[in-house]
Amino acid sequence: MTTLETVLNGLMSRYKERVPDVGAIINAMIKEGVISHANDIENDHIAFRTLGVEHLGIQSLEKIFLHYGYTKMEYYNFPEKKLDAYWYAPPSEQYPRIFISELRVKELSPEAQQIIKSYTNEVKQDPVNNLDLDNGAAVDTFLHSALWHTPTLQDYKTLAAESEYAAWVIYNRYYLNHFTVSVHNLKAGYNTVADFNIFLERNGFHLNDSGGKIKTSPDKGLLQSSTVARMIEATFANEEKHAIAGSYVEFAERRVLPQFAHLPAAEIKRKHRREGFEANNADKIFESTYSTQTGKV
Ligand code: OOG
Ligand code: NI
Repeated sequence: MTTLETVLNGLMSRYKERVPDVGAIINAMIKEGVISHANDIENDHIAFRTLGVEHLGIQSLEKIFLHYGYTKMEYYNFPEKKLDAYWYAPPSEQYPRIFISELRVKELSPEAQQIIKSYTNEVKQDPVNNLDLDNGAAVDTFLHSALWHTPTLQDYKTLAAESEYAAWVIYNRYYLNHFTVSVHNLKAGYNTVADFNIFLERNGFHLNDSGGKIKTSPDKGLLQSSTVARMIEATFANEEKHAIAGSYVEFAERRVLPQFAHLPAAEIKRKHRREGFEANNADKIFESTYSTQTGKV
């Protein structure tokens, strides 16, 4: 196994434990003969959330994946949610793309900034600089260990009132935010986001409907949908328990680019399809963990 495989497997195994919908969707796909094994799923991309403070944020986390051969691609801006994001192209097609976003902490109220800093100030230097990136087990442990003390429920709630993204990261840290089932190579009846959504809802899964259940890029090449994150019981400081949004699952359809429309279906490769992401789609997908969506389920 390559180091990158070790790291990705570690992320996926925690994610499957935390997000029961992952196993349930895989089982429903197997039951309906869409795939015969979980490994048959093509993972379009995975996503992380970070806080834009000294020593952390995108500039820190990305070092791990750049080391494994990922290439930094386009920038996306989310003015209302106060987020920056980039996507990263994998070193080869068997690996998922990566989407990393970061909260522009400086744009929050002084109170919210002070709360965030009261945690992140414990990080005195970029933690990735001290990591042996060729040691997959060490990177896996890093991605799943706390960089700051367990937040109080009060701080979580105060942050959530201003930025649900901030509250999510203070508790969930670098846990995988989602993985993404690539649908366009599945069998007919499941190979569009529209059809896949029907399959999901028939099986009782709840979809994020912010901006509509199907998010479509203006060029119509990238269509996405996502489940609403289930609530997980979180243990805050002083053993206080409270249900908060965990992670979710996304679905993506990348259409063949117009210049390759003439190619026979059997010749279509990843490079013939719409690449990258779309800010307007992403803006709505972020809300899969927001109370406006989780409160509906
Ligand atoms: C990421 C939301 C955006 C996409 O594919 O555009 C996204 C997040 O919720 O952290 O995943
Ligand atoms: Ni995504």
